[in-house]
Amino acid sequence: MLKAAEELELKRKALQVRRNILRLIKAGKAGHVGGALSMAEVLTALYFRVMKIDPARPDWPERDRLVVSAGHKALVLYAALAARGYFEEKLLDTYGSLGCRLPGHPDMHKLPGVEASTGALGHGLSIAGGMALGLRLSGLPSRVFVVMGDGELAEGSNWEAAAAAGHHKLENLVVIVDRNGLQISGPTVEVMTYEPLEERWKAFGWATRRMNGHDFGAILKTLGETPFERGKPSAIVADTVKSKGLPFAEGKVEYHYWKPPAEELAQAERDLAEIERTLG
Ligand SMILES: Cc1ncc(C[n+]2csc(CCOP(=O)(O)OP(=O)(O)O)c2C)c(N)n1
Ligand SMILES: [Mg+2]
Repeated sequence: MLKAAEELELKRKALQVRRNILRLIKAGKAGHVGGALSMAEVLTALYFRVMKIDPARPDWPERDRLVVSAGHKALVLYAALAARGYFEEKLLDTYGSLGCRLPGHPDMHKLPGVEASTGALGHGLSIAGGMALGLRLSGLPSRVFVVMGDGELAEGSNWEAAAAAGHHKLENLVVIVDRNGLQISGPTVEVMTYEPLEERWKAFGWATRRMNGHDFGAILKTLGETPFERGKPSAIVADTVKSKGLPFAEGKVEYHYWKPPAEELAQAERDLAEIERTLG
């Protein structure tokens, strides 16, 4: 059981991550907000509790790795890395400027803590599978976490990577699918369904669980139980709400990418202030 004080601390961190996402959008005047906000709790849990990392040594060989395969979720990655101290938060204000270190999709050569350059959907799992296999061959205890979008699963390359990870029994590999039910142009079940998600992963040799992706108790319990089965990679389907935290945008496909008019930006700031008020 997660203690109340620890849960409150994590909720405050997730709020800081959401504030950083908004800060990035203010700087860049636009961004992929929906799928960033739906992963705020998961990345907070990974960076502040689950992953074995040292922000002062981003290339420490024994670190755990996070590959954000759905690279358009860059905002939540930058927001969490800044909150965790990989770089100064004021760097967030450069988002969207020419030649900046925080491009629209993450570039591993530009920013400490970014483990893989992603953005073209469907490549992160192959990269992460290779990392996991390499770590095992090197005798390192590190683990590789991958965040994927549910719409991203329509890319066929994912399933080749999933089969390979099952075949190689990559127990040190953990996928988290952000099942927010939406992709760029509509509900995932209408655009290209891969439901039932858990059954698909199981068929490729993975052990699976489902969790509420906004509930720290559920997230820490589920991640704490990985690997779910000896000799299998783990896949977690995280039930989430796209644009979580901004009620006017929650669950709406229109907010996959957001170029906020001034009044919506002001509303978003009020919404986050309201979350802060409820946290006390
Ligand atoms: C190979 C490829 N095809 C298309 C796109 C355009 N694209 C960007 S985001 C997106 C939808 C992704 O949906 P999902 O994975 O569910 O992301 P989320 O809902 O978490 O934002 C698409 C099709 C892309 N980035 N890469
Ligand atoms: Mg989605």
